[in-house]
Amino acid sequence: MRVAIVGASGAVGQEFLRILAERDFPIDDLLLFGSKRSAGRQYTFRGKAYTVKELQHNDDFRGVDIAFVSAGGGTSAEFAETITKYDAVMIDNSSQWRMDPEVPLVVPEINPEDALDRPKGIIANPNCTTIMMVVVLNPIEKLSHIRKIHIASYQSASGAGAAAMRELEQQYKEMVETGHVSTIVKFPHQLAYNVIPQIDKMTPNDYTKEEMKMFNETRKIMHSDVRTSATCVRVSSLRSHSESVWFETEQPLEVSAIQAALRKAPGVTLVQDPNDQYVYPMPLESAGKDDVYVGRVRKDLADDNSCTLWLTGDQIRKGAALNAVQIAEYLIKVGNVK
Ligand code: 11C
Repeated sequence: MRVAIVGASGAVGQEFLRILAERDFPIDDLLLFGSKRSAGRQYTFRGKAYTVKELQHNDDFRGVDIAFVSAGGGTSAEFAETITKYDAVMIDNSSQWRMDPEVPLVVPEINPEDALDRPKGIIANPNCTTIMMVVVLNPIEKLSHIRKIHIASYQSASGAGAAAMRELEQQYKEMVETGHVSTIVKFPHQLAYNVIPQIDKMTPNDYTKEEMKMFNETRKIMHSDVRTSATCVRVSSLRSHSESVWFETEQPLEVSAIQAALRKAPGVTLVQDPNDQYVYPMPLESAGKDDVYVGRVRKDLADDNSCTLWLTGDQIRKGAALNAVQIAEYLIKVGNVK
């Protein structure tokens, strides 16, 4: 298997290297691509050094079977044709292609078969916040159709990339040492000691793009008419997003039935103990792990057909690189890679 990683120096690119190594992904040949700035950097994979090559419009993707792409929407748009020209499967982590009707949007626990129909040769990886929510809600959907979702997210700095994580650490250091921050680049405001109720640009309906991703992507992945109303918030955790989710089902559900479904669900760990009130999932503990952790499952006091829960998961792993690798593993398992 000839595998390419585009955006190899980024937070998600680096996680691809770790996950591919950990999961014993079948790789005979690995190609790393990046911007002009990161070209020449070297990374070790399974004991061998690989050099990042500048991504260009040439024949570098000839013979590539799978290309994991995480270099921003602009790069994905500009290079899709170059990457797929010789039949490489492009698994794209950006938002560029997600709502294109000819591009499947896939979470392997939910709709893996959608990945098989890809007229453009592209499979889109959903937004991290959406992935984690649907992995938890899909087993509940099987109990009773989910009609409405309200969700408030608590998204870590990692969602904005490796430079944003460094910026948050720098801001904390400066706040402790000087009482003010000198650098605000990756976030619209100071994040240290703050929360910011805006992720991505505002759209004409006063929801942000991130919030609209939750509405649109959830419907596409779950093949559902569900309506999702989100408030997405950046918080000052470093890695791992959290979400408070209220969902209304067609039939009222017992908490015990939801918990039983979550216990059996792939990619989900239920963290709730009736004998210990201090047991619930938190981002510090889910960072670096594969599963989405869910707890505090309870009835909604304001609506008999609704329940509410809390979840947290590593945004760089299940929210990005791991989900993409799982898509590739599925294609290999069903013999759908050239
Ligand atoms: C964040 N969810 O936390 C975003 C990052 O559409 O893939 C991922 C953006 C996307 O900032």
